[in-house]
Amino acid sequence: MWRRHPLKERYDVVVIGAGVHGLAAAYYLSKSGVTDVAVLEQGYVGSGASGRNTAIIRANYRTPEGVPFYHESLRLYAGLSQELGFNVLFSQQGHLTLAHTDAAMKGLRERAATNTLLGVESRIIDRRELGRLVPDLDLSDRPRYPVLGALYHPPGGIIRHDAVVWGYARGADRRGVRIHPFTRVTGIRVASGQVEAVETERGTIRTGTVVNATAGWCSTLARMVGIDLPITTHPLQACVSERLKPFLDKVIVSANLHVYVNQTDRGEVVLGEEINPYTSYSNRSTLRFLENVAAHTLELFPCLHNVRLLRQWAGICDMTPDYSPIMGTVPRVRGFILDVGWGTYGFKAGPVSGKRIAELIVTGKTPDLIRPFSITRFSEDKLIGEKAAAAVSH
Ligand code: PYC
Repeated sequence: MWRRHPLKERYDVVVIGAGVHGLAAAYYLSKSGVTDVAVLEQGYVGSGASGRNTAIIRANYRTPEGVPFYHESLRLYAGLSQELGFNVLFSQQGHLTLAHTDAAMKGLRERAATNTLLGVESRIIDRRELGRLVPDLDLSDRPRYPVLGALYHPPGGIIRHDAVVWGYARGADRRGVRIHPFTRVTGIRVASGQVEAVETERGTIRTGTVVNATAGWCSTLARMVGIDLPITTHPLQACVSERLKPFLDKVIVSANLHVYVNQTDRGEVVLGEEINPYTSYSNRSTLRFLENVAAHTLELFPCLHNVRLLRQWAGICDMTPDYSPIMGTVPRVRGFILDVGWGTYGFKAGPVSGKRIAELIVTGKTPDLIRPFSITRFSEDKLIGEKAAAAVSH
C-alpha cells in the first residue's frame, strides 16, 4: 500500500500526523505537483483518532461557515472511491438527529432552515415518518424523554475509516510522498519567525513548512513553536455489540440523551456518547461509559436489552471553546500551519481540510472556505458556535 523510506534530511513540506487529515493534505499537495513531502506519525498509520472514531459522515451543521465546509467534505467523500481507486465503503444510509424537548426541536428547525438555504438536504420529520424509517425505535410515551421528532439528513451515513486512511496513504505514496510511521516529533526549530526544522527521534529534518495535523496532541506540538492553542484534550469513548440481524439502516443521534447508534454492514451495533467531562490524554475505556451508553441506548431501542457488547475503546479529541476547528497560518511563526481543533467531528472533514490546506500551501493564499476558521477569530471575537450541531455534546 505504501513504501518504507529512509528519512531524508530535507523536505519541502513536513506534515505531522498520518491520520485522515495529514494524509489527505499530503495527497492533495502531491496532486498539485508538490511531492517532496514527508508525513510523520508517532505510531502506525491511522493509529490516532482516525482509527478510533465511529466514521459518521454528515453536513447538517448549524453555522453558515460550517455548513458549506462540511458539505464540500461530504461531496468529496461521495467521490472518494473513484478518486483514489480504492473502495472506501461509503454507505449514505441517512442520518437522524432526534429531539426529545421543545428546545431541541427548535434547534433542529433552525438547522433544517440553514441547511436548506445552503443547499444541504435536511428536513424535520414527525414521529410517524420516523416510525417508518426506524421501526424498532421506541416512539411511545413510555421513555422518560419521549421522542418528539427528528432532523433527517438523507445523504449522511457511515464510511470505513481504515479504508479512507489507507486509500489516501496509497494515493499519496504513489505520487511520491514519503510516509514515515513510528517517527515521533520531539521539537520544531524556528529562527527569525520562520520554521526551519523538525526534530524527531530518528533525526532532524530541515523544512520551511510544517502542518500540524495531530488532533488530540496538537496543543503539545503547537507549544514547540511557542503557541498556546485554545484547546483542551478530552477522551471520547465508543463500543460495539455482537453481530445482530439487520434491524437498523440509519444513523441515529440523540443529543438530549448523549448517545448515538448505528448498525454496521457486519451486523454489529456501534454506540457512542459525548466526550468525557475531564481532560486527559488517556485512551482507557471506563465502566461508567458502558453503563451510561447502555442505559441511554435502551431508552431508544428496548429491543437491544439482551445484547452483549464485544469491545470498547477510546480516542482523544482536541476541543475548542466554540466546537469549530482551527485551520490556516498563525501570526508570528511563518511556515507553521494548523489543521487542528477537530473535537469529535474531525473524520468527516478530512477530505475538505486536506484539500484546502494543500491549496493554502501551494498558492500562499487562505482559501475562502477555511478563512473563518483562522486562529485569529479568538482575538477578534469572531467565534463560530457550532455546539448545537456537534452530535452528542450538548
Ligand atoms: O459529529 O457526527 C458527529 C459525531 C458522532 C460521534 C461523534 N461525533
